Amino acid sequence: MLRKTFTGLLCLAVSMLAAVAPAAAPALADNPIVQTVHTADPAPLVHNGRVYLYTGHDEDGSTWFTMKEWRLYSSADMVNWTDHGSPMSLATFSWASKDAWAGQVIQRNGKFYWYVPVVNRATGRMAIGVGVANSPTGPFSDALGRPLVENGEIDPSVFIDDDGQAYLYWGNPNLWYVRLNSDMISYSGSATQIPLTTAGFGTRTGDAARPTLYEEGPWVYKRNGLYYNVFAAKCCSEFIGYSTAPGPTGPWTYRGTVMPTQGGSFTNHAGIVDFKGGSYFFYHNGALPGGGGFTRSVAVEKFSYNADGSIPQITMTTGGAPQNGTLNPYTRQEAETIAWSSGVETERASDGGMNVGFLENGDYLKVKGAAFGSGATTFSARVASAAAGGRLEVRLGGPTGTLAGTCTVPGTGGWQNWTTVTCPVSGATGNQDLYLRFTGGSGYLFNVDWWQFTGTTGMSIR
Ligand code: FUB
Repeated sequence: MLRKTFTGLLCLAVSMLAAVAPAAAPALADNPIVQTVHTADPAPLVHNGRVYLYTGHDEDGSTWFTMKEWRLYSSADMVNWTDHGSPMSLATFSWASKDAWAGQVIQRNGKFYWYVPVVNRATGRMAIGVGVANSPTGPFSDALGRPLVENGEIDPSVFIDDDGQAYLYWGNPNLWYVRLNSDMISYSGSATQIPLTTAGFGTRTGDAARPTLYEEGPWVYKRNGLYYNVFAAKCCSEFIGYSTAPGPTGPWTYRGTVMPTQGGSFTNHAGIVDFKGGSYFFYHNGALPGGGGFTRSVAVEKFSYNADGSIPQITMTTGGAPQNGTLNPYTRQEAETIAWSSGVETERASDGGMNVGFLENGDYLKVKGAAFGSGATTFSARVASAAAGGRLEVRLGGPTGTLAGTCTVPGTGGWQNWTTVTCPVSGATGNQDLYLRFTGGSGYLFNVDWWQFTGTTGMSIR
């Protein structure tokens, strides 16, 4: 469990930011995106005004890529991320034995297809499986009951061209593609190797077996008629490089570095999307306390393509991407919608959603850029406690910032026995960072499922 370890990172982030922006009020870090567990191999998907971020899950204390499930987070503004739990795991694939590694999701025919590498128990080799769901949040089931393709290589990336032809790319140490049929779970022709030439993928020195920079983790997409393959380069430590081509199968030309080797993880893994007018680069590093090469965390930066379509060099930051929009505190918000948290964990709630839990005295979560407008009058939260409960402090600007109100949470007789508490609030006007801080005695205090403010009109603003 990732508990009680973020104060140092937060202080470091605050002091680093204060050093570069002394005149501004201290901003708190928003990278890495997830603080509750270790996440890796980000694969973003934009759907209906939200970005869905599919990730791997590094087990705490791992000394290898010990990965049993995938995780999902979504956001409407790139800073407040809703935890959707684990919509797919090794158990989804009865034929898989281990290694829930890097995949990608794509939408077609009203369904969502999740391509992932796992070890095929029968052969002991890495194979690519396909999960399918009717919603981006799952649940995903095994589309085939067997691997889609198997050649011992990893890291599928999926792409549908403008003419409707879909391609699946994958590979380490080689780079492969296959033409997917429109059902997305079968293919035509056979797996084809993309020639790894130094012109196409750069020159690696000192490794005769791997003369080019291409290592793994391709992320293939098309923009303004140009095909991009952004990939993990060189090993180890990896950096992120990219190549472009006039067509989906090449010929590829190496274009340089997207993100240099940084961040305390010897792997990196890229995912790129355009969202609400901006371009976003997702990656992973070892930035959380206890983080490293096998305990990674996903993060995001905003960037702009150069006029010629080239990708600028991008550096890891603790600040992350700027908020794209605001959050409406007058509609019901899931408690697991979080910009930053300390000591907080999430779990599956009895209603099938998620709640935050395992909250102890002083733990808090941050919701960035809540648009309070002319002012909030009350705060309500859905809470449960098998213990004695505690207090839910509504604070503004920081975890010990202005106290706008305090709700008393009673014991409810169970961690999933829910009741709604309401308390008056004052001072919550305009756009502010909201902090929910949990206080009380020792041990676990209470769980929170959702929260909502009412405004000065006494009604929710929609
Ligand atoms: O997460 C396991 C493996 O590490 C991925 O499949 C690679 O891309 C690297 O990130």
